[in-house]
Amino acid sequence: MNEPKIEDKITGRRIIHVDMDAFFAQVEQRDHPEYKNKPLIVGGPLNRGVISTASYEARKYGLHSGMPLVTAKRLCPDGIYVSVDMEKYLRESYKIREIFFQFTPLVEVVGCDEGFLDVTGCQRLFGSALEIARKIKGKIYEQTNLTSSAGIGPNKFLAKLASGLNKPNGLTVLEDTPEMKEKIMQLPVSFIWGVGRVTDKALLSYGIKTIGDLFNIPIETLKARFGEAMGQFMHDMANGLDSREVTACGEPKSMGREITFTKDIDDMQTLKAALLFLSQKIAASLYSKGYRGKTVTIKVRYSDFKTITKRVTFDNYTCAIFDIYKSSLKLLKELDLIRKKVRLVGVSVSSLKQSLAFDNMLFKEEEQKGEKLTAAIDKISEKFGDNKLIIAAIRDF
Ligand code: TTP
Ligand code: MG
Repeated sequence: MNEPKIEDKITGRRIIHVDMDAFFAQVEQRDHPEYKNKPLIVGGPLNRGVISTASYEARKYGLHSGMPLVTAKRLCPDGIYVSVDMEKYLRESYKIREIFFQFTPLVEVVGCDEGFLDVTGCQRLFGSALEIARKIKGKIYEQTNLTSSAGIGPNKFLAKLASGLNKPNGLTVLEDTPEMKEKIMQLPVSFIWGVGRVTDKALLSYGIKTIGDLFNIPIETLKARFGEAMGQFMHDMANGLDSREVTACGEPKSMGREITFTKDIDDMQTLKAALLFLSQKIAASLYSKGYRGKTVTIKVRYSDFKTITKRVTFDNYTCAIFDIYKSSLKLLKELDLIRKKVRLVGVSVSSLKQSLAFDNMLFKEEEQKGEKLTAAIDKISEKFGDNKLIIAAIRDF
C-alpha cells in the first residue's frame, strides 16, 4: 500500500478511523471455535426481535443489523443464533479504547467498536498515519485476538468511508487518484455516514443511488428537495468535504432519540408504539455503552410546532426498557392529546453513570408485564424496523 497522498488542503489533517469487524459475532467466534466460518447471528436478549450483528458468513444471505430475527430465520434457517453478551463485548471495547489513547489524546470513541483518531502531528513520535494504523490494528489483534479495519483520510467522513472499503481486516488510505475517485463515485449513497435508511430511500425515490449521482446534482436542487442543512451536508459529503473535528469525548450527558412523523398523529396506539420503539433504542444505547440513567425526559412537538418537554427522576439508576417506556408513557398522558396532533416525539435518559452490571434489563417483579412487553417489542421492531410506519426521520440527540 502506498503512502497517502490526499491531504486536507486547508488544515493538512490526518484522521484514522478504526472499526472492529462484525464485532459481537467475531467475539463469539473467537470464544467458540465451532462457530468459526459459519453464519452466526447475534441478537437479544435486549435487542429482542432484531439482529445486533451477523458474521460475514451470514451477511452472504442478506442478513444485517436491525433485521427482524423472523426474517433472518427465513433467509438463513441453518444459521447459528446466539444471545448478546454485552458485558463480554464491553470488556473488549475498553481494551480497544485504551489502545487508541496510546497514540493520541484526540480520540473520539463512537459506539462500542469504533473510533476516530486525529494523528496530525503525531508522525515524529509514532511514524506516518499509515504506520500508526498498522500498529493499532496489530496491538488490537495481539491483545484481543480480534481483527479490525482501519481507514485513513483527510477528514472524518473520508476516513470512515475508507475503513469500510476493505472489510474485514482492511487497511485503506484514501488517495487522491482518479481511480480512487472513480471508485468512490460508484459507491451507494448509504456509504455516506449519516445517511440512514430513511434518507437512503428518499434519495432513491429521486433516482439518486450512488455518491456520483449525488455529486452531479446542483447544491440548490439538493437544498430545495432536502432542506437547507441536509442539502448542504449531502453536497459536502459527495465532494469529500467534512470540517467536523475529532472531538475527544467526555462523558455523555444524555442519550435520546426522536421520531418525526410523515403526518401528524392523534391516535394513542401509534404514539405508544413510537415510545416503545424509542425506549428500546435508548435502552440498547445505554446498554451497549455501559450506562444507566436516572432521569427520563419526553419531548413532544405539536402540529403547530409548539414543543413541550416533561421529565421524571427515579430513585435508582436504570437502563431497563420497561422503566423508560413506563415513565415516558406516563409523561405523555399528562399532555393535551385530545385537541392537538403530534408531529414529533422524543425520549431521552439523562443523569447518567457508567455501570457494567446489567442484571435488571426487565425488573424481576415485573416479569409478567415484561413478557408482554417483550412480545410487543418484537412486533414493534418488525414494524418500525422496516419503516412501515409513518416515520419521516429518526435522529439521535
Ligand atoms: P458495527 O460496527 O456497525 O457493525 P459490526 O462491527 O458488527 O460489523 P462491521 O464489520 O460492518 O463493522 O456495530 C458494532 C456492534 O454494535 C455490532 O457488532 C453489534 C452492535 N450493533 C447493534 O447491536 N445494533 C445495530 O443496529 C448495529 C448497527 C450494531
Ligand atoms: Mg464494526
